[in-house]
Amino acid sequence: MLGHNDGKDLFKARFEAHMTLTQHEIEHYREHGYVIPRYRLPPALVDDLRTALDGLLARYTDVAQEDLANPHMLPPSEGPGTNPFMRTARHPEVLDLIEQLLGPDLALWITRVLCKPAAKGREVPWHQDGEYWLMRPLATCSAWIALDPVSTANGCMRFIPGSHKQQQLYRHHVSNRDNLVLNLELDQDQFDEAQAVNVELEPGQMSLHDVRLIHGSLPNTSGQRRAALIMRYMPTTSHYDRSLVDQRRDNSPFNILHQPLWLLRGVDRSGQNDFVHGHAQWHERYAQGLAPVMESEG
Ligand SMILES: O=C(O)CCC(=O)C(=O)O
Ligand code: NI
Repeated sequence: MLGHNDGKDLFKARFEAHMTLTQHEIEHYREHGYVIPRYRLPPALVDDLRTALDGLLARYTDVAQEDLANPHMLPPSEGPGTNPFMRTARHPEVLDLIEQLLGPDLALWITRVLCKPAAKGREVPWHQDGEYWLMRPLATCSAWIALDPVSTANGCMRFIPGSHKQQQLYRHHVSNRDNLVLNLELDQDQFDEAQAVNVELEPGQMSLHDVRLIHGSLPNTSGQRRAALIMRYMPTTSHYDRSLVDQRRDNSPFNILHQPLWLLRGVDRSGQNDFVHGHAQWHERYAQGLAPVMESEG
């Protein structure tokens, strides 16, 4: 029989098992634009992700390892045996963390693997994700999960704490520098690089960052690979407005236009999101054996 206290006890148990964000972690996210939760993915899932990543890298040798798009759309993306990227993206513990930051109505709109190979991993220039993206109002929490030990030496993420706070997008330019993962780069006078925090993580650890946080990462010149799974969630109070794709200043409409949205919690508050568009395109891409390439995305 259920006692009236069971809900509370369950919450307490989950809290003690480090499955929720603490009040301090939530405040850190609001204040600094990011947080590194004490929560970690279950080790068995991390193992599955690493094995699946090895499979991807072996299969798509013609795609730069930094640019593997939407691995959660690999078959099967639903039902028994669902691929580990999708299993992670819809993992109830992960969604609980995101819900604490974005509220109860959540859509997953993109995932990517950003794997910087040893010695030649490319740089991610300083940017704000919001400069690239189509949802309005701008809102997304990105979960960046380390699949390898991630350190300053192998090109960890670098954050400018609090840079999201003015709710502004700062001036970017189209960069033609070689070996960049993205091509919209913040103008140097828009922020102070000396404020950067290096985010070092162990496999299964994650950072969560806001859509307006200034961030980037250096090239990987070390002998150690740096792989991450990135999953991006928006509250469904925002509308993923595909008609805005023509206003983008970089040269990469496909991914961003045909993103397959998944409603993972609650309802579509905006009433305008299309959860059908893009799904067939991505399934077809995989069925035809086409490489899932991520074009410049954020
Ligand atoms: O993985 C990186 O180094 C950069 C990723 C990034 O820009 C992002 O997740 O928004
Ligand atoms: Ni980014």
